Amino acid sequence: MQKRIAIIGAGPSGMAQLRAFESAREQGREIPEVVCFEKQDDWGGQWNFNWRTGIDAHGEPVHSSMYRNLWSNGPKEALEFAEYTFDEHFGRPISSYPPRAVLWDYINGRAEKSDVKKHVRFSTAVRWVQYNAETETFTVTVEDLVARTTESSEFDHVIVGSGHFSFPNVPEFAGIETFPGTLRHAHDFRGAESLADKDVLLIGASYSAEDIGVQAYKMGARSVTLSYRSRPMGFDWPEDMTEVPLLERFDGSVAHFIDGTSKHFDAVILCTGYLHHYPYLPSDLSLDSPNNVYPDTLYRGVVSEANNKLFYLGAQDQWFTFNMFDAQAWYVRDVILGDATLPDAAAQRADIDRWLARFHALESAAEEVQFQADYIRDLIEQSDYPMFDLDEVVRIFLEWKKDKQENILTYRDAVYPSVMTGTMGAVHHTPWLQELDDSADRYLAHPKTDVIKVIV
Ligand code: FAD
Ligand code: NA7
Repeated sequence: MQKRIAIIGAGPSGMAQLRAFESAREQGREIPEVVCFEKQDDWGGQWNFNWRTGIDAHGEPVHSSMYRNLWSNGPKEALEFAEYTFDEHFGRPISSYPPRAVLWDYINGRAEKSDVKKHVRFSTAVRWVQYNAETETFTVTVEDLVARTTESSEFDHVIVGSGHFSFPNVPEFAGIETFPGTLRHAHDFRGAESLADKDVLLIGASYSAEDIGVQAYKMGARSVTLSYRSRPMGFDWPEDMTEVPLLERFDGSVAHFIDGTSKHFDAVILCTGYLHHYPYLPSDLSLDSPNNVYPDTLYRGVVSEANNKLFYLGAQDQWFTFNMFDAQAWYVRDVILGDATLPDAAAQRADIDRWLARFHALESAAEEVQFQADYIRDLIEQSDYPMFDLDEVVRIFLEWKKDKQENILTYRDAVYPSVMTGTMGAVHHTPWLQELDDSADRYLAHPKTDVIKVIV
């Protein structure tokens, strides 16, 4: 009987899995029946912008944590698909840090080209997954959010692609309940315009704090203060952006920090990260991990040690993104098709332990990038996903880090060559700091056309 595969989520990971199966089908392979359940009404996951916060139109938690002003926070050359390039999609060079809508267009383009939308059941939330030892199948219970009907069916494999940057980690600080200004987690941040002329406090010292901080600066915040727990980000911040140690307590609108300093704030944004949370999985199958580049209990970073018929995509903290999801999806496909064989439980554990030992010995971000590149190389060697020059991507990442150290406000104006095609990124028509229109139309417009429009 034909196998049945359930994919949970049609974000970049789930879309990579759909593409991986389609690629095998194009080569004449018989592929299982694949059903992808996506609770939103379109695909793209985090890249599918939602103006709503909290609860969506169906009463579901809003998934995406992205904001209007979001531009890629790493060079696009580091995430390019090896078998669908930016050149192929856009037909001309574009800059290295496109805005959200442009990257959505790129991932959408590949998925549309391979005609995999027919496998996705949109507006359908997975409610529960139960493994049946006797039949060695999973019962997957889903709810059609439009029809408001639930149904259950059997699958041979389940692939989790529901992401792990959606359930906010929200710490508590003394006095926070009486802070009179605006207070939210980064998950609910949608745009920095309202921060103009405000004193803004960001708690956290990673991507969200860094990027929401510079967005606030760009939109004219009076001051931006970044409060770190472990270590400061240490960028050469512009005037009116400062890093301070951890917040101790609020006294009304005044925040007191552990170094004894204090300051009044109008707005606070908790950039304190996200939880791995899989509410549709029983605890024995649910990944329980902090946000790191090698979550324990996943063989080759994807196969659940607890049940080898269950897979996770994109569960790692991410330097690499889209092409890492591809490498994972191609390998998972091959395990399911029987082209890749899994070693026994002891050998899986020994392999995980080897990678974990290396992971725990990492001492710098640069080493972490190299670690993730080596992890991806190991995966690609197991499948027919086109190998690409991972060391060159590492070099681009290190350049990117250097650019950020030199100027956190201008690093997005730099361009890099494509590892896949050699095409050099085009310098964008407007420096990022001056560009206030984040739309794909504006980004892809030629500046001369704009000038003509103004004259007419
Ligand atoms: P997601 O994109 O999170 O997609 C998961 C999908 O699963 C969603 O569509 C969701 O609706 C669906 N889903 C969840 N639960 C269920 C359920 N129960 N039933 C059915 N469907 C469900 N990466 C970059 O490369 N560059 C960037 O600049 C960048 N910026 C980022 C900025 C922010 C604020 C965040 C949060 C992430 C950013 N990322 C960036 C990383 C981003 O997580 C990845 O690019 C990518 O979106 C991960 O893909 P995914 O498919 O694994 O998860
Ligand atoms: P990250 O990268 O997981 O970082 C979370 C940050 O929050 C990190 O600096 C943590 O400090 C900090 N944190 C967590 N808990 C606390 C408490 N209790 N107090 C103070 N600070 C805390 O999440 P991001 O949202 O920045 O990035 C997630 C993704 O979104 C990323 O992939 C980007 O592409 C966009 P720590 O260093 O652990 O002390």
